[in-house]
Amino acid sequence: DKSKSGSRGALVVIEGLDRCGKTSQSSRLVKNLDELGYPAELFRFPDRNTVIGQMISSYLNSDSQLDDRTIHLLFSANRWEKRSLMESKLQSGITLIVDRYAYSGVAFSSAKGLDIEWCKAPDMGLLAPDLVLYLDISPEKASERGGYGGERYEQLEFQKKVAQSYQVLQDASWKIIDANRTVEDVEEHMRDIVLDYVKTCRNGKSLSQLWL
Ligand code: NYM
Repeated sequence: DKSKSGSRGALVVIEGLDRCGKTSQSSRLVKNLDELGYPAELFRFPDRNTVIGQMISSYLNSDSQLDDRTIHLLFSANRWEKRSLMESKLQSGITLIVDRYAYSGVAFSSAKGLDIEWCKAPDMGLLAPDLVLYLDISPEKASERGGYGGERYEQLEFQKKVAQSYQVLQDASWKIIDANRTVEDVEEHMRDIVLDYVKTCRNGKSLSQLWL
């Protein structure tokens, strides 16, 4: 029964380097789940629609300069401001597909040289994802995909460091997806994995907190 009452949605995070295909795969995933009768919604971080999100956006476009720690905390605050909304959606049975999350926060800031434990601290206590899908592509290959858009961080040498930082963050909730395949192959693979998790969460797996 797909409309099982009282059961929660799954929290699924999509991570990866810039240009790995995250954003289009996230929308396809939401559409696929909906079509199969599992309600799903897309979240995206940074969420540029809030006041904090606008500060982040202007930093990424280089319209403003911020100290590395300051921008790190703004990215984290941008997740905290969505926490209760995310929790209530999950509790109402909606699966959330989240395009970037705290792992991006730590991977990008620690690639600048900030201490990893310092980077993790502000995100501790956010909702822990049930599943993290890491779209794996080499930094070289990502940089060839239509080129980078000119935002801060979209440079090959920096992306190589981000890839290394991501490796350190992998835990039991991660699955590595080979993102070098066709869009359709990646889409199908992700859908099948996520369906399993959606079913597990409906059967009463409880939500937990990140990095605590
Ligand atoms: N980014 C994203 C961070 O540096 N820290 C974070 O916490 C998050 C969520 O923002 N290059 C970086 C990664 C991207 C950039 O993301 C914008 P997107 O997915 O291109 O909108």
